Amino acid sequence: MKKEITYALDYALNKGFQIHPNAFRLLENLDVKQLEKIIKEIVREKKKQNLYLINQDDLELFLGIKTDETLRSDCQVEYDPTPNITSAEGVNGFGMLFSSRFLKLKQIILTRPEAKMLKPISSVLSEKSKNDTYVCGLVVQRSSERNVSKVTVEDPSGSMELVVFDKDLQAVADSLMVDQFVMARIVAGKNGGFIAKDLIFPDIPDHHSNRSETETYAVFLSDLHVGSQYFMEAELNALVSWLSEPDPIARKVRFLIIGGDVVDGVGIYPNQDKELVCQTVDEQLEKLERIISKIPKNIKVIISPGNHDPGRRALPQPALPQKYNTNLWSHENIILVGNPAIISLNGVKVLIFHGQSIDDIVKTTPGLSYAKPANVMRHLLRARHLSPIYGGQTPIAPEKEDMLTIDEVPDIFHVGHVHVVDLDLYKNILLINSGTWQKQTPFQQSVGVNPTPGIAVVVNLKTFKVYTKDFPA
Ligand code: D5M
Ligand code: FE
Ligand code: ZN
Repeated sequence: MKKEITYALDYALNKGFQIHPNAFRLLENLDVKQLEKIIKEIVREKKKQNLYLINQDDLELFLGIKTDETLRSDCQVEYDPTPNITSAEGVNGFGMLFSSRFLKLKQIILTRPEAKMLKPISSVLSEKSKNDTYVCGLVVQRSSERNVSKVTVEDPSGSMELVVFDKDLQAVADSLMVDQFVMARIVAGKNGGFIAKDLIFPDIPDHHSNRSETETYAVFLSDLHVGSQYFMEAELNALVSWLSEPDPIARKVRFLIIGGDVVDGVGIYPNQDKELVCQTVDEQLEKLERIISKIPKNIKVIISPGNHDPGRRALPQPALPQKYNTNLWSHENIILVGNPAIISLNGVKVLIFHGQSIDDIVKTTPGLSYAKPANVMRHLLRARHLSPIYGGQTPIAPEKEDMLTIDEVPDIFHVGHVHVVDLDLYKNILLINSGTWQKQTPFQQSVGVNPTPGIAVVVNLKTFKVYTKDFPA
């Protein structure tokens, strides 16, 4: 008997386990690499279940010969903007968009006790009461000079300038994003102005995250940029092959989520054609489809678009249009959703957003950088909005309803765009920025974006334990 098998048997027997003769026969006939690791894994799992017999089924399961049918893999699309996208044109459209934003976020802030004292800005301006009052609105502008910060907020009744003297509160005021929603506690100043005493965000309330009943795993990816000469085809193929390997974690993956920039697109930036290996979107999507179709069919693949993908550039974006690649739509295990979208994986709510707004936020908010996108994600959650800044680099469509507010509290917030893997936890929400499968481009080098390519983020949906799996070049 081989040394590794003797070791594995001794290990299990010493832990009080019996080994069924069929399992024994299977071991003898197999050339099993990493047998020690596998036996330890089986012993650990079975001990948890208080079962002390290792049978053929257990071995087959852990060796990846057999799939675990008890693992749940229930995927529901809870929110997809695609059918609601209308693109109402013109100024009136934006008026409706902002009024929708104000109303939706006010609804959220109304759950806070202070909100009972909220007054319309116009009545506060006329009353000039000496007492503390609360107002809320969207930030129109902010400035900071010498020792004073100023914030102008607007509600449907009017707008007012708030002056901030307190040092700590100034830091909060200076980090406000233009067009974000905020509530303020204010008092009338002696010279007729108003002083902000507190700035309150809609934010995330105490939150207990939903968990999967079974130890099902999900893989989070974004920014593949298929079609670009910098796309890391070999590394992505290695990830796809891993999904079929007898690795104990790979065997439990049932979901794979791609958060946008699945292809590099055409005409996205000047002279892009010189950096493309596939010159049409059809070709790019075909290549994407060839790779994705090698993913085992028991894994559901959810695809949401980004700024490089076809459809429309402005947020919210519809799902990849069927006209470019009908085949992508015909796979039973592929689900196409818009950007943003909410899906439920075994009850775990995942908010998917490509992350276009990060560009504008990093440029205008002190202390934030491309190297730490999870910090930007915290700002978005506090503002309960995915793309607050209007009129910057991120195009936002004049929809009647603001579909970029974060109405429901997610369990996982998945963002991409920045090409840097970053993980964090905010109020029990798992924050994932899922990096990229594209090498650093000359443009990214010129603007100082240092990507972390070829890393897959893998999450146990029961424990929320996160693994990063590196597929180096
Ligand atoms: O974006 C890839 C990365 O490049 C992401 O971190 C944003 C950054 N980026 C994109 N456009 C610009 C501009 N104009 N200035 C600075 N940084 C930028 P991707 O969406 O994959 O092209
Ligand atoms: Fe990208
Ligand atoms: Zn992007």
